Amino acid sequence: MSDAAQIRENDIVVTPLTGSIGASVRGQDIGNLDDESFAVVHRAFLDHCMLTFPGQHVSDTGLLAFAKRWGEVMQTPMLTYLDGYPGILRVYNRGKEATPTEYWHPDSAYLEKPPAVSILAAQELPSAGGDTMWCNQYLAYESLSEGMKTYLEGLRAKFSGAKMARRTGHEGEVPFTYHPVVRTHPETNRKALYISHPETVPAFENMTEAESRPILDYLYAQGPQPDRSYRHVWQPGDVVMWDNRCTMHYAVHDHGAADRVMHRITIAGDKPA
Ligand SMILES: O=C(O)CCC(=O)C(=O)O
Ligand SMILES: [Fe+2]
Repeated sequence: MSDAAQIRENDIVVTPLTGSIGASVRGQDIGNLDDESFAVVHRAFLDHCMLTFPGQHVSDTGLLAFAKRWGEVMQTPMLTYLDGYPGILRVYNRGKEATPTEYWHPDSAYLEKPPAVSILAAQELPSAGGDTMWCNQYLAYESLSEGMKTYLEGLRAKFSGAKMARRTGHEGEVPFTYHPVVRTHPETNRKALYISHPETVPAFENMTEAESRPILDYLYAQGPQPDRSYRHVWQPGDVVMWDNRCTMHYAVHDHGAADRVMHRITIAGDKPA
């Protein structure tokens, strides 16, 4: 990321949220962006890895229209979507024990082609808590020594859908695939660490878990550092989007049984390379 200056263009104001990740975007209704405005938002997205759009109160139709600007709206196997709005997933409070998202992860990394982008629109929020955090996986990669970067070159790891299979009652058919742990972002050409929870990324390819864990654990811990992350305190009407190719995120479950509902869309991505 370059320096943390505010940008004003086409009535759009892009304000960095930290010195390492995230920017807020104000000034336009995201359901109706013209091409020039979209170009400004797109550039900000690549520069900051995640964007917040405060106070949008966007309809599901507007959310889908916005999502389609970024690519193909995905439907992931094992998930069910809102009636009449294919691609919109209702994310709700399942309770702390059952939440599938309270750990650092990029979305659906066990797929051959995981989603490039995810978008969340707040529907119902608890009176306090239920924040979401994001971290910058370019910076995680760049923090490594030259020796470690060389070691990781061309190395792949197993990515398993065990968590998703369990939550959706598909334990007998856990999907998995192999991805490089260092991936090059197809739009920025920057390298980022691609990793997730130990259950999702249990081992390097052709290595045992015992051999892999110390290094995978080390790599997993590099993104979620205070100076590489942002914590979003949701407000009504917020829309947030993030780039799964260069971030991980973590949904904090500190709101007990209080309702928290988000509408979520994922945009198709390439095979990580
Ligand atoms: O509920 C959230 O804040 C994020 C949940 C999550 O991980 C996701 O929607 O991919
Ligand atoms: Fe997620």
